[in-house]
Amino acid sequence: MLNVKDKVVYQIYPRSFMDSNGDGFGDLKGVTMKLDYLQNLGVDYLWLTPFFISPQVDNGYDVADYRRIDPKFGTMEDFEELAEEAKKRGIGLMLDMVFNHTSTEHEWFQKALAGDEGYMDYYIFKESPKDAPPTNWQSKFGGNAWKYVPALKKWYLHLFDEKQADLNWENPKVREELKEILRFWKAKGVSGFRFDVVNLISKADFENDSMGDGRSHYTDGPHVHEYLKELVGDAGIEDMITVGEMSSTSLDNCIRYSGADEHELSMVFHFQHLKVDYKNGDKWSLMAPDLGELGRFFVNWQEGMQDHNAWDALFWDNHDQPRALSRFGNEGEYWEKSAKMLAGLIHLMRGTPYIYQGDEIGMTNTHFHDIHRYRDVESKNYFEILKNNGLSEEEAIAVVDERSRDNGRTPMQWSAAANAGFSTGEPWIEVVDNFDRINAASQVEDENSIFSFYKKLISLRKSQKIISEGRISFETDLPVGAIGYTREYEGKKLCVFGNMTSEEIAVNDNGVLPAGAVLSQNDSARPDVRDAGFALRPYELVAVWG
Ligand code: TEU
Repeated sequence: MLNVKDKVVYQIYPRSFMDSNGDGFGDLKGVTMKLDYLQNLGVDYLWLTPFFISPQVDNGYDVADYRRIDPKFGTMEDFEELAEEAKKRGIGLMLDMVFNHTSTEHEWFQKALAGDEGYMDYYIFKESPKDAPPTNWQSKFGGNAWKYVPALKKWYLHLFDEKQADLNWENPKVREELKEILRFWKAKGVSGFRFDVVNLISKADFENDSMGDGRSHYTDGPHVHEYLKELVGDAGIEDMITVGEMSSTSLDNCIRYSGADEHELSMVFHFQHLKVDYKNGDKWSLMAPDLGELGRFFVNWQEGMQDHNAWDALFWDNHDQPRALSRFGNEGEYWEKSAKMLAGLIHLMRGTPYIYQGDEIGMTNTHFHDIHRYRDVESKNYFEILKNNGLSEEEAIAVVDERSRDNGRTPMQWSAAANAGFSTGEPWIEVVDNFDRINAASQVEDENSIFSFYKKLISLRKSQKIISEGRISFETDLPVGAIGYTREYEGKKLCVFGNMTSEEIAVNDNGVLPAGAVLSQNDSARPDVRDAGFALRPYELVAVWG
C-alpha cells in the first residue's frame, strides 16, 4: 500500500474556489489558476468534490453521469490541463466517488422508471401501499427515506434527497459498473479517490426501526467490507490514495476499513469529534462544545486506531461542516491564535491531515441570519422542520446560522477586491463580509500569518519522522479544555499541548518536557514551558521537541 503518512491533502469545493469566467460559479480552470498558491502551501494532493454532470440538487453529490464533466465546471480538456499542471507541481488529484446513490436523472434510474427490470434492480425498489412507505427510516436531509413512483406502484429508497436514489450493491452488475468508473478515471491519471458515505452501501434488511431513524439497518452493513475489498481489488486502485467517508461508524469498523493488512482503504473520515456540540446527538439542537467529550474522542480513536495499525484522516472542516474556527475557536480577539492552535493540534497527530479550502487563512462561518441567503438543500429543509417543531423564525435561523453546511461553502477569500477576488460576476452564494480583513493576499507573504503557520506544519510533517511515523499517547489527566499528547520515535519525543478555551490552563507536567525546539503560534520561544507546571495561555498551542 502507498505510504500516506507524510502526505497532506487539500480539499477543494470547486464551485466556491475560483471562478475563471465570471459566471459566479467556481470551475476547473479556476483551480488551475491557483495551483501556484497550493504548491507554495506545500500540499501533496487535492481532493476535488464532485464536478460531474449533475442537476446540482445536492451540489454535485447527485451524479447523473460519472464520466462527464458538468459544463458549469468546464470541459474534459480543462480537467486534463488541471491534472497535467498539478502533476508538474508534484500535486496529485483525488476524485470524489458518490457510489451509495445516483441522481434520479442518471440514465440507469431513468431506465428503471421506464420499467426496465434490469435497471430497476440497480436500485432499491420495494412494494408497499402508496400511503405506507416500506419502512419508517428517515432521510438524512429530513422526511421519510422512501419515495413512491405511481407508474411502477413501488417505492425507492433515498437515504439523502429524493433526487438521490440508493444503488443496490447486492446486484453484481452495479458493482461492475462502479469498478469501470474507477478504471476510467485511473486511466486519466488521477492519484486517488474519496468515497462518499461508503459505509452505507450494504443494507442489512428493510425492517422498521423501532429505536431510531433507521441507520442501524444500513450503517457498516453486513457486506460492506467484502464489497470494498472487491471494488478496490478489481478496479486495481490498491496502490492509490483512498479515503472513505464513514457516517455514524464505529472504531471496530474503521480499523477494518483502513487496517494496513485489510486491503480496503488508505484511511477513513469519521465524525464523532464533530458531534460534541450536538445536544442529545441532534445536529439541529444547539449546545456549547463538550470539550471533555472531545478529549476522550481523541484518546480513544487515535490510540485505538494505532493499536490495530489502522489510519485516520485528520480534519476539522469540510464542505458539510461549519468552520471549526467559529465553532471551537474564537473569531474575535483570538482569531489568529485559535486558527493556528486548531491546525497544530491535528497536524501533529497520527494520521494524514486534510486542509479544507479557507482554513489556511482563518475563514469563518457566514453569519447570514436570513434563510434567503442560504443555498443548501439540507439547511432549507431543516429551517422548515424546526419551525414546524415550534421554533420561531428567529430561533430557527439562529440554529441554521450555527449548523448550516453553507458555513463551509462560501467563496474562497482571495483578496480584499470585489467578491473577495473569487469572481468578477455575482457569486452563487454570498461572500462572508469579513473578506476585507480575512483573505489570502494579506497572508501569503506574512511569515507570522495563519497561512505561513500551515506551511510550517506541512513542511514539519515532511522533515520530522516523529510526526509522520511516531507513536502517540495522550495525557489523560489534563484539565478539561486542554488537549495534550506525546509522539515518540527512535528514542525522541514531541509533546504537544493545546488550549481550547479563552482561559489560562495550568499544566503540571512535572518538568518532563524535552529540551529541544519549541513551536508556538508566534514562533517565539517559550522557555518557561519547561518549568514544572506552566500555564497554557488562551488558545495557545505549544509543541516541544526533545
Ligand atoms: O455527506 C454525508 C453525510 O451524511 C453528512 O456529512 C451530512 O451531509 C451531514 O451530516 C448532514 O447533517 C456526504 C457528502 O459529503 C455531502 O455533501 C452529501 O450531501 C452527502 O454525502 C450525500 O451524497
